[in-house]
Amino acid sequence: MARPKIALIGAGQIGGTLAHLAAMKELGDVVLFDIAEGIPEGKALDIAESGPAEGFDAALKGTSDYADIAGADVCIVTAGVPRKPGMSRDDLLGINLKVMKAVGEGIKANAPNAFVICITNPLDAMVWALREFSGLPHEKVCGMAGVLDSARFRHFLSLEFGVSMRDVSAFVLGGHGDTMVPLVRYSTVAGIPLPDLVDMGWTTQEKLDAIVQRTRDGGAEIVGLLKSGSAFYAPATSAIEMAEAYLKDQKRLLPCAAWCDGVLGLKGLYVGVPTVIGSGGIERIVDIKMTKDEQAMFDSSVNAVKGLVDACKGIDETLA
Ligand code: A3D
Repeated sequence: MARPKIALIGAGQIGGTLAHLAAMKELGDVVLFDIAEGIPEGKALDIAESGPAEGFDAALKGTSDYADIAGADVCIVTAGVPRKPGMSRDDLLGINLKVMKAVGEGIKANAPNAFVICITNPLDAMVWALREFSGLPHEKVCGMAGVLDSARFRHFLSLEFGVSMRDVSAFVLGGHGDTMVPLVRYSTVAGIPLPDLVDMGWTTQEKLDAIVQRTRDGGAEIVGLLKSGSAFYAPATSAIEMAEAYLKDQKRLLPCAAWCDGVLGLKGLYVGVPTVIGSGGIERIVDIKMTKDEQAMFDSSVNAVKGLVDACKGIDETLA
């Protein structure tokens, strides 16, 4: 049986890391696509040359020709520009919308059966635009943000509690960015909810609130340190977790930006929600009940995403 084909659209910081991870995990053969001359070919060759020492079986190809992504099983999209210090994710909207148009058309023409994971920011609006431009079924197009946001939350919690990150699970909802909604009552250490851990004296409410805020600002913290570009190791790992769930039909319950129509009170919007990912793509959205406060935070996050989608419609009239 032929190995799965993984197309990475964008061969920058995240794209290169994705290629390396996909090869090392032997998820399939990798095609790195980018418009920057020589970059996709150079990175593909460099990673392929790590194969003998690492001992993986995966073919890598760099290209600037969409025909090379033909028949891809998975496409992970990072094409576009990242943030610089002082920029918000939303500042990227105009530039990256044009990129989504080119990428969406390229996927539509060459890989219409792929499971598509968008990473380009501002995430929730870009995954919506990419779906519109590609015309693929909604359940086959999603965005990576929640896995990363919850990984950051889990990391900070594990530092606070002095326990393994593996035993910390976290639940985040809403758009990627400042309005993200970490749900503390559904976040646990080995099944013990965070509010109970506060009662048990493992931490204080103030410290927990500070961790929630650090999670919301997690992307900006890295941008501030790197000074050029944004996070790429953890974003790449997070998208690989989603791709693996699809390729291996794992039915993983992962938070991601998914098309919500008739769930969580939403009528047709991409936003971060708990989903089940398997061979059907986004197979299910977990329609959780929220408290009044959580609902209010979720609503404000949803409104922020709606504002960005409307802005996209204002820029590109084919989207209106
Ligand atoms: P970077 O290293 O700049 O790579 C982007 C690549 O896209 C570059 O190599 C460009 O040449 C390429 N590119 C630009 N236009 C096109 C095009 N039309 N077709 C194909 N390739 C093109 O950025 P990065 O890899 O660090 O980040 C990529 C994106 O991910 C940015 O928009 C970031 O803001 C975003 N990002 C999202 C998250 C989330 O959690 C959602 C986290 C981190 C970064």
